[in-house]
Amino acid sequence: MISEKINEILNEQINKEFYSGYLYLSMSAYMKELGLFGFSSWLRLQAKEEVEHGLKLFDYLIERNSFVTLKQIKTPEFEFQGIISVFNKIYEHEKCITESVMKVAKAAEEECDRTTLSFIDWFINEQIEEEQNIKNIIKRLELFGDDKVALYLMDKELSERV
Ligand code: OFO
Repeated sequence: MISEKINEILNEQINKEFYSGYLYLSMSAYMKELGLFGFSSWLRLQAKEEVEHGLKLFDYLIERNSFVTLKQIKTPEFEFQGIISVFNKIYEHEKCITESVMKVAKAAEEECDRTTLSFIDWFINEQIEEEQNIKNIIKRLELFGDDKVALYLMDKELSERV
């Protein structure tokens, strides 16, 4: 059985992952409004991944005979100021999630909870990958974001994510 402190922090993490999904879905809708269907689809898949992250935590709590307490998910932002601003927001958001995952690891260390420590490693590695992916999209948008043909090609490329 995991400690109360770890239970609480993992339940909070579930909420953050589901919120990330909500935020990315909201951004996906915005991209669709702009006619950027590839960006929209990419963000929708990103949202799905976030829900899977939440469920991974959910399953872990149950496997450890602990309790799942689903909290209210706050309303995500729905007004955005352009494509780059959306991805900058995602990058900032992912940095907060990385910090949050690190806090889980720190708490697990303090509680000498080796199982949670090893479990949360997967999330730490995932965060490195997510931050990097977003940063790469931002770099490319900064390079040719004003070029409509390049943007069209990037939209097409992002639509290929499965
Ligand atoms: Fe779950 O990695 Fe993003 O938030």
